[in-house]
Amino acid sequence: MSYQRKRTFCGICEAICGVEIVVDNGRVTSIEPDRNHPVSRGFICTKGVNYTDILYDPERVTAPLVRRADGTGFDEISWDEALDGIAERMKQIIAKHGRHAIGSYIGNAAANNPGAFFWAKGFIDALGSNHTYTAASVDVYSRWAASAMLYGSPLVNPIPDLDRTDFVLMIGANPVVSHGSMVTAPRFRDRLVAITKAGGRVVVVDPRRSETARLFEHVAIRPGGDAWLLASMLHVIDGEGLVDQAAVDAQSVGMGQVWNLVRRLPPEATESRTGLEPEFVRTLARDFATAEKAAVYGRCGASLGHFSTLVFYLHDALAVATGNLDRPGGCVFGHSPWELEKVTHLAKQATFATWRSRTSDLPEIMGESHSIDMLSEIRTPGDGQLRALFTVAGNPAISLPGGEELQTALAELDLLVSLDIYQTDTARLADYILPCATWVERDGLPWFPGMNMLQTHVQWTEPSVAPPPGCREEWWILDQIARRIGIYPSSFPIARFLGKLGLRLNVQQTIDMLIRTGPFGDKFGLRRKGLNRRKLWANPAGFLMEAHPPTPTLRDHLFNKAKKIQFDHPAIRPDIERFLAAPEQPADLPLQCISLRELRSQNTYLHNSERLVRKRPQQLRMNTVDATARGISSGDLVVVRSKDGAIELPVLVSDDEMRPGAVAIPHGWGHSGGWSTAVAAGGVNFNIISPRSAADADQASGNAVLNGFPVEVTLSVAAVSDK
Ligand SMILES: Nc1nc2c(c(=O)[nH]1)N[C@H]1C(S)=C(S)[C@@H](COP(=O)(O)OP(=O)(O)OC[C@H]3O[C@@H](n4cnc5c(=O)[nH]c(N)nc54)[C@H](O)[C@@H]3O)O[C@H]1N2
Ligand SMILES: Nc1nc2c(c(=O)[nH]1)N[C@H]1C(S)=C(S)[C@@H](COP(=O)(O)OP(=O)(O)OC[C@H]3O[C@@H](n4cnc5c(=O)[nH]c(N)nc54)[C@H](O)[C@@H]3O)O[C@H]1N2
Ligand code: SF4
Ligand SMILES: [Mo]
Repeated sequence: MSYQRKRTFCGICEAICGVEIVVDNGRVTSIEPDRNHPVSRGFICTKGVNYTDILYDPERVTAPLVRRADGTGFDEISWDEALDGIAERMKQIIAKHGRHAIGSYIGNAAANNPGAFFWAKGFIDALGSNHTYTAASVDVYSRWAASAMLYGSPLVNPIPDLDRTDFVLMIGANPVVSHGSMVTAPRFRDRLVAITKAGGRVVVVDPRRSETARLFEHVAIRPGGDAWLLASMLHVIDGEGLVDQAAVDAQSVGMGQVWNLVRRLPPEATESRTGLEPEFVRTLARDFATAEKAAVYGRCGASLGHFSTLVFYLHDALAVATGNLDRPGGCVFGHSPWELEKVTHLAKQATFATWRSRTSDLPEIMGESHSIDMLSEIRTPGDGQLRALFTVAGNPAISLPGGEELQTALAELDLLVSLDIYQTDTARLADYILPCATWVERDGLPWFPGMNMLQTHVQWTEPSVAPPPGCREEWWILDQIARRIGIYPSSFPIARFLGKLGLRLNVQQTIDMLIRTGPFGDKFGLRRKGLNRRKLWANPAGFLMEAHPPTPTLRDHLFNKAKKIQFDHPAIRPDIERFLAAPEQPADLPLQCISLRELRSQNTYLHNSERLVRKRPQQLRMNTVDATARGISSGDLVVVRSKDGAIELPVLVSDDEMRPGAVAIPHGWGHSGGWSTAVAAGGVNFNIISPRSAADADQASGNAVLNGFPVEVTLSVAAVSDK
């Protein structure tokens, strides 16, 4: 073996940067940028570089673990013992409560791991259970609900054409830290800088002067003010005759519903919600509408706030009304090499509101339930009560609203199985922990980011090294359990039928089929130059198929009967009513709390790397005006109280980070479990205070509201006695 450099892509986030894995005698010695990667061209971030800490972390779980009967910890067992034991417990649960008592929670780390996502969802679908929960419901359900209404499929997602635009209106995104989400554009920051260098504009709408806002034009909106801002911008565009009527007529139906709404909302009427001067909003609207090519891009600040489905509805209305949808430099559509939009549509998986939650009445999306319902689904007796849960590449114990109550409920399940790489906050509550291979140790396909690529690039690589002997891939684990209980884990009835006849496709055969039948595939030999696994694995830096997303392609992304973007979908109407009647901030909780992501972590994990976690405690961010009014100074310990709970953490006060009235907290902290560096890093679980009732969610989609909820901040008793 000895020294090798293996080209692949980093599987941590949606940027999927090209990397070279340096391997010496079967062991990874470093992870380096792939300077010749056609898209990322030598960029990687600190998380990719330091991922070797995770690979060889002595605390990584590398053998199946079972909880001791006395609850004092875990014992190592063999794979057969673990799989047989789990199957036996499942059979008992099925006999007592039925198949629909079993669920899975699929986390963010499955986004580049088709075997984890599709086998975990397929497993639950094959059982006929509704209990698939994913991180999407605390992330992009609002985008998905808006897309289901507008385009007829939740997965349709207009992306900003960053490399050809003159103007980006960024609503609640911080790509300088996050490296971009729901658009795959490695070197995001460089792409934005190039826009301004060419004389264009990047306008960042954010209550926090984020790392991205600091580099470009910053609009310090009130948290949750985005639907009001977009409505008022459309009001101005309509009132000043700036609408591209030809584009509206060609692309959409029912735009009258948008005009009816926005005509009631001039910037003067929305100032109390946005915190922005009416004249400023008027100018912004004019500038956007008259820019040669303008793109709007909403991300977590938009998708995790109040009325977030409506935000995306108006987001797309702004693009259409200004003639900026589906044209170069505007909002365009990625060209997925595996056509998940089409595949899920044909398989009738691209659903919205075909059924509603048992406990809350929230609408299903893509056949999935709502994470905000997980607690009530565990606690509410009756048919369909959740009794067994598989967590796959996710850490719901701290990434979901619910705090300690959710953790207690997870521990009360008849069976909790965690497929993870660590004994996390969730895994520590589990009956079994099943250790998995990482992206370095399995073949990689960026199935989710592949839908939203700014540059169409196809990369599928073989594993760079073998996993530790005790670790397995998720699809294999789930298939093994499925065999033991007599099901075939697939969401597709035809695959389940073939599975019964003994034809079980593994993950590689499934991916190969999707690629070969896709737009760039070899069509099983019919197209000689087309792609297949052999070609892709032989060319590990992949193939750049299109430097820019093709346009116009809107018709390929319309799955509704109207074959146009449908702005008068009935499902949005009740939301518009609720929006117009939205209550103002409660007086006893006068501040608004938002979430913050940090450069050196990925949600709740990567905190066990000393190099990534050191010297950066979790701190509340607060404006000097709010702090002074409360007698608070930097470094003080403060209590942040919401209607759902209270947490204590130190505060960082400054003039120029938060807008007055808004406070921010980094999410993903407050660890417990078997990752001692993460635990020692301290911090608190943000989601103790985030709204946990389904009634608090965005009602059109069920997306949790993790940005802009009301709080009050006071000095903690400990800090008061010090003063
Ligand atoms: N307050 C607040 N809460 C939030 C958010 C917020 O902004 N504010 N953001 C929300 C968003 S956008 C998201 S996406 C969710 C994320 O929520 P989760 O997906 O639940 O959280 P992650 O920390 O991404 O969990 C990834 C887990 O996968 C494990 N893991 C890593 N690699 C692998 C692998 O290869 N295989 C397996 N099996 N496991 C692996 C990690 O150890 C970790 O436990 O959090 C949400 N929660
Ligand atoms: N380094 C790092 N990268 C990550 C992650 C990570 O944890 N760390 N997580 C990954 C995940 S799961 C995701 S989903 C993506 C998210 O990618 P992004 O959405 O780009 O990242 P966020 O930091 O959540 O950015 C949201 C921004 O919205 C602002 N905001 C909050 N509330 C509001 C509001 O009401 N209105 C407006 N207009 N803005 C608001 C916040 O201040 C923040 O700057 O990042 C991914 N990449
Ligand atoms: S930006 Fe994302 S994909 Fe790129 S190296 Fe960092 S974590 Fe990996
Ligand atoms: Mo996310």
